[in-house]
Amino acid sequence: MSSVDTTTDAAGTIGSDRFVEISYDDVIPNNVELSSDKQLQRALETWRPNYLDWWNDMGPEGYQQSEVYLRTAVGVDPSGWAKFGHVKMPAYRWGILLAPKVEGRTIPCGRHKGQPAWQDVPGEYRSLLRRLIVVQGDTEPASVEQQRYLGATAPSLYDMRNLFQVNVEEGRHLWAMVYLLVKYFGKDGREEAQALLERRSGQEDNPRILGAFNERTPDWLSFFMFTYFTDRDGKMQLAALAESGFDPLSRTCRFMLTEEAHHMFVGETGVQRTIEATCAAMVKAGVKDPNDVEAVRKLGVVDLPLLQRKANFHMSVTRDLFGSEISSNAAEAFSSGLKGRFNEANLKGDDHVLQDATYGVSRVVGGKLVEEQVPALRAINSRLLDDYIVDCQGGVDRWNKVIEKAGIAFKFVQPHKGFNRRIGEFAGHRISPLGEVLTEEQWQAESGRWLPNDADMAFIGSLMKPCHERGNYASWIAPPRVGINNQPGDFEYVRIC
Ligand code: BYC
Repeated sequence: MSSVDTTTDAAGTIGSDRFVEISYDDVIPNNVELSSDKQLQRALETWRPNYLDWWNDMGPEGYQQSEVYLRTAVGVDPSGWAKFGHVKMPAYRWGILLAPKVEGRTIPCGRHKGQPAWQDVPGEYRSLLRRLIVVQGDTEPASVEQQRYLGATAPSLYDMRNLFQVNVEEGRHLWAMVYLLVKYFGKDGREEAQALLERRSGQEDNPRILGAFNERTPDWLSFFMFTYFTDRDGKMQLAALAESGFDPLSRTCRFMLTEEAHHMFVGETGVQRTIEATCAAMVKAGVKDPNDVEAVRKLGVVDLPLLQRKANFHMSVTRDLFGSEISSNAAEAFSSGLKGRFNEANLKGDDHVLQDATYGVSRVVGGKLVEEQVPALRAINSRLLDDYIVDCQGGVDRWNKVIEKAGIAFKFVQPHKGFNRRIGEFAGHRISPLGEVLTEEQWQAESGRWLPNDADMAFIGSLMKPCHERGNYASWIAPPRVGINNQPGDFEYVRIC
């Protein structure tokens, strides 16, 4: 197994970056000719030590000196873009990698459709483009901050390693956005890059930009739900930005999507393994009723109705990340060619300009849910949200198969789009998971059945005991079917020290 040796060498320089000359091509894997771009190099020289300070302060708590079996992106070749090896996280080689340039690429949508993709920032859209990059960039360190205490309660070394893998890659995604800011946006780009290290998830006076990134990730179920549902928003947004007419953003996002797939895998399989443990324990103990919560919890596993409530919370909070269903910001991002729809270049059946098109958006009118046709341009966020909900269903179906196979009468469902929303058309309304418009009193009386309540959180908290011996797993989660990079079951994914 090849290990990422240069990272270990680089480790020694971290504390003294400000004083030594760094060979950036060694420390930072890149395909952007970093060493020949002096301006970019200078900007990164200023930013990198601040990033490392942020990582050391706000990154995974307690395991910075442990050696973690990480994959490091070292290139963009689909057949071998990553190397695996034990690395101390602060020595991870956060690289800058763009998908290869597609010669002759054109702007796929909006008023500039068909013109050559921009290689530089289009002056008239500078501030909108910067805002999109900043919002995307802000989510990356936010998620690391949200997850920073989870190592202590990891249900296995395998899971702990996956957490840290996700964390370092979110760090790399921050590098990806910072690269764009410092290379293309001059002084204000550098200021934005610094501000990305200063906002803090959940902090009252300087919070992260988007709501879901200020929520807590207090336990491993939250982590798995987050990586399934919220990282999937990342997938959708990155896919929409990969359609950007600003080619460096498109290429950056295309490569980020390669890593994002693993994050959603961690989420999907994490929830699935939790379900497997529950079903196996229920079958073994002869508990047939999934709603016999007391009996199920006694077995040291998570009852399925509680998993549904957790999923409801994460789905609804993540849906808010799509912004208002009807948005003039989104219309402008699309028309200017800065952000496409999901799969824009391959969408058949419309002109990709959408000047006269309409799209059906669910709204609450006069206390009733209705679908209204609105100008498609203004409904870009709504459409991406609809595509996202379809994309979520695959994993939910696979979870249901596990339950069905065990012969247990329970099925996970996605709640109605309007359930528990704070942003957009449904903000200020109370909608049940089945899509009924409720009064405030009805909501207050029922919502404890639909969202995790205090007793649920206390129960989950009671399960969060570390299981840090090689090859062992906490009671509430089944082992994975295959190890990372095909490693054996008792592999030491994290050498704790
Ligand atoms: N919370 O017209 P509106 C990921 C703001 S996740 C708080 O409704 P717009 C990841 C909005 O910023 C993907 N504020 O929406 C996952 C705007 O403020 P300004 C992240 C919100 O602009 C896991 C105002 O409300 N990437 O990568 O059409 C781990 C009115 O906005 C919220 C992106 O989001 C909210 N939920 O669309 C790690 C892509 N929603 O500008 C990473 C880039 C809206 O008036 N961002 N606001 O001050 C965008 O495309 C758009 O900014 C949004 C909002 C889709 C987020």
